[in-house]
Amino acid sequence: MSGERKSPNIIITGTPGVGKTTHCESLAQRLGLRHISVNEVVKDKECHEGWDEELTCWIVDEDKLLDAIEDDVEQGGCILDWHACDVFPQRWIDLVVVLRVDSTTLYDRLKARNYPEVKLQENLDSEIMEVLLQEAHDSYDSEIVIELTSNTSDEMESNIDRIEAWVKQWKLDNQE
Ligand code: DAT
Repeated sequence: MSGERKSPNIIITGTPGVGKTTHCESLAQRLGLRHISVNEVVKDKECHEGWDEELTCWIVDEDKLLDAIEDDVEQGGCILDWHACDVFPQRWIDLVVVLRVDSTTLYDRLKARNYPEVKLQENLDSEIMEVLLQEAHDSYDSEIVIELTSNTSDEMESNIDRIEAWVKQWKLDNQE
C-alpha cells in the first residue's frame, strides 16, 4: 500500500551498534533519500515525557513522534533509523531492514562507545534473542522484512548495493 509515494519508505532497525546510522547515511548519500534519525527527532522535537534514568533513554511519546515525522514520511523517500519498529503504521512502510551482527563484534562496538556493563549486556541479550527481528515480523508483512548482516565493511557495501537495487525496482514497479 504505497499510496501516492514516488519513492519508498524504508525502516532500518536493529540493536544499538549494529550499524543503522552508518547504513542510513550511506543510503541517503547514494540514493538521495531522507535519513530520519528517530532518536534525534525525539530529542529535538521533544517527543518524550522525560528521561528514564534507569533505562538511560527517553520515555517516548509515540503520538507526538508520529505527528512530528508524518509530513515527511507521507511524501515518501524516507529512511527511518531506530532501534524499534513497531510504532510506525504499516501503510507508511515499504521495506523493513533488520541489521544483525555477531555478539563479539557487537560487544566491541558497544564497549568502544563506553556503554555501561548492564546496558551492554542487555543489548547483547537482545541481539542474541533476535528481539528486533521478531518485532519486525510481528509488526509488518513478512514479505517486506529482510535480515542483513553488518559485521564488516564488505557486508555493509553489499547491503547498500542490495537496498539500492531494491529501491530502483520499487520505483519501476510503482511508476504511474
Ligand atoms: P547504530 O546506529 O545501529 O547504533 P552505528 O552505525 O552507529 O550503529 O555503528 C556503530 C559502530 O560500528 C560505528 O563505529 C561504525 C561501526 N560499524 C557499523 N556497521 C559496520 C560494518 N558493517 N562494518 C564495520 N563497522 C561497522
